[in-house]
Amino acid sequence: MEKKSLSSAGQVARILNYINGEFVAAGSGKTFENRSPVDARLLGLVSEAGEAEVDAAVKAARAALVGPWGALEMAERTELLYAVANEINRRFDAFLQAEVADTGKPVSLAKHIDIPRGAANFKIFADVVKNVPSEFFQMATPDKKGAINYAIRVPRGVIAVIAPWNLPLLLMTWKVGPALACGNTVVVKPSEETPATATLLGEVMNAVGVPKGVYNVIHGFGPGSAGELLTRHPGIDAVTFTGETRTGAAIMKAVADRVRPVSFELGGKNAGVVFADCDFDAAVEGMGRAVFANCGQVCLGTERVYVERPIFDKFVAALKAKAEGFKLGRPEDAATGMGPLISQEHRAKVLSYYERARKEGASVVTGGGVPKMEGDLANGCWVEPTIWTGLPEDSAVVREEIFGPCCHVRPFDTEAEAVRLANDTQYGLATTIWTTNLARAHRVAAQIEVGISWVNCWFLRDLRTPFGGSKQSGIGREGGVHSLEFYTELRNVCVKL
Ligand code: NAD
Ligand code: 6OD
Repeated sequence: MEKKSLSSAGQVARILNYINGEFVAAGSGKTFENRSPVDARLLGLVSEAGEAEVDAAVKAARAALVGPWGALEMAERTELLYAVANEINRRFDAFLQAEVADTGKPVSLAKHIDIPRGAANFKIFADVVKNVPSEFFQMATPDKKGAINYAIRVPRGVIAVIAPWNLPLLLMTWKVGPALACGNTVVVKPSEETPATATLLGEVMNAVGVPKGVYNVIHGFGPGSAGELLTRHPGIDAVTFTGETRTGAAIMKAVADRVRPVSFELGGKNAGVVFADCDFDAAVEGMGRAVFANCGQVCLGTERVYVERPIFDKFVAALKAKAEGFKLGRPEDAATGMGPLISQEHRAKVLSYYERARKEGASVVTGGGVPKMEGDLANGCWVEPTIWTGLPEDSAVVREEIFGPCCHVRPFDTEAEAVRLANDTQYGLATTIWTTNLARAHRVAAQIEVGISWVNCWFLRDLRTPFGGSKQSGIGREGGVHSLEFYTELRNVCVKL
C-alpha cells in the first residue's frame, strides 16, 4: 500500500488510485502516461485500475455507507464538508499547479474559476442539505381520525461519478459535493487526461478525517477499462456523468440491465444571439469569452453565433480582433490568454473541422490553422482561434460539437429567424442572448430550447440554480435543491392517527 497520492519513482511522478483511504497502485502494475498538452513532457505515470481495484473501491464505498458515514448526523457530515472546502483552499497552490499541468490552461483561469469552484462545490451543498424542508400532508379518513404523510430523504447509495477533462476539479466536485452532502459515498473515475486533482482530493479527505471509503478514485480509460468496469459493477446504485453525448449513450446501455438511475451533463452546439440593440462592447466581450475561454473547451461555450444584420460586419470585425488578441503560451505566463487543446487526439479532431470548413467554402475570418510555437512548445496541442462565416446551416461544422476555439457567425433579419436558427440542433444545453430590449430578452429566452439561458452575460453561475441540458445535452438537473432529486430518494411515511 502506498501512502502518498503523487509519489516519485526517479523523476517521474506516479499517480495512484485512492481506495478506502489508501493510495494504491493497481495489482496488475499497469500504468499509462500523463503528458502535458503544452509541450508533451511526461508529467507522470498513472496507475490503471482493473477489475480488482474497481471492485475494492465499490466495496469500500458500500462499507462506508452502511458504516461510519451512514452513522453520522447531518450536522457532523456537513462540518466535514466545510472542512474539505477549507482544506482545498489551504492547499490552493498544489491544486492549481496540478490542474494547470494536466490541462495546460492559463493559471489566471484556473486560479479564478477551477480551484475556487472546487472548494465552493463542497460548501454550497453542505448549506443546501441543511435547509431543505420535508413534504407533509394531512389526510381525512373514514373514521374521522385522519392520517399524516411525510416524506423522508435517504441517500441513494454508492454513486459512480465519471468526469471529463475540461474543468476536471470543478466538474468532479460539482457531483461529489452534493453526493456526499446527501449522505452517499462515491467512486470517481476522472478523465484519463487529467488524473491529478481527483487524487489530490484524497489527501484532503484524509487530512480532515472523512471516513475511509467515502471518497474513492480509480484511474483509467472508458471502454474496456475503469470507466466501463465501474458502470457495469453491480454494487453501483446510480451514475452521474459529464462528457460526450455518445459516451452517455454507452453508459446508459451499461446500466440498463440493472435499471440504475443516471444524471447526464452532455455535449452541446450552443447558439449565441446578438441583436442590433445590444450593448456592443459588452456583447463582443461576452461572446469572446463564450467562444474562446478555456481554448473553446467549455460545454456551455458558443460555436454558433447569430448576429442581427445591421451590426453583422462590425461585430465580426470586433470578434476577429478579440480572437487575434489572444497570446498563446505557457500557462504560467501572465500574458497568456489561451492555452493548448487537451491532447493531440483532440487537436486532430478540431483540425479536421478546420479542414472541412475550408473545403466547404467557408470564409475564414481569422485563424483556421496551427500557430507557430517556439522551442518545446512546438510539441504541444496548439490551434489558432478561428472564426468562419458563409457556411450553410447543414454543414457538419455548424451542426457538430467541435469543442475548440472556433465559431461560425451568420446574420439574421428577424427575432423569429434567430430563434428558429438557435433551435435547429439536436442539442439543448445553453444560450447567450445580447439585447437591451427587456421584453425581447424574456421572450427569446423562453423560446430557445436549452437548459440554461444567459441574457447579457455568459457563464454567470449561482450554484442554487437548476443546471442541465435539454434534448441530447443531458438528462436531469443538478444544482441547489435540484441535486437532491438525484442524490436522494424520497420515502413516504403514512401514519394513521
Ligand atoms: P468523454 O465522454 O470522452 O469522457 C468523459 C469521461 O467518460 C472520461 O472519464 C472517460 O474516460 C469516460 N468514459 C468514456 N467512455 C466511457 C464508457 N464507455 N464507460 C464509462 N466511462 C467512459 O468526454 P470528454 O472528452 O472527457 O469531455 C468533453 C465532452 O464533455 C464534450 O462533449 C463536452 O460538451 C462534454 N461536457 C459537458 C458538460 C455539461 O455540463 N453538459 C460539461 C463538460 C463537458
Ligand atoms: O458551472 C457548473 O456547475 C458546470 N457544470 C459547468 C460546466 C461547464 C462545462 O464545460
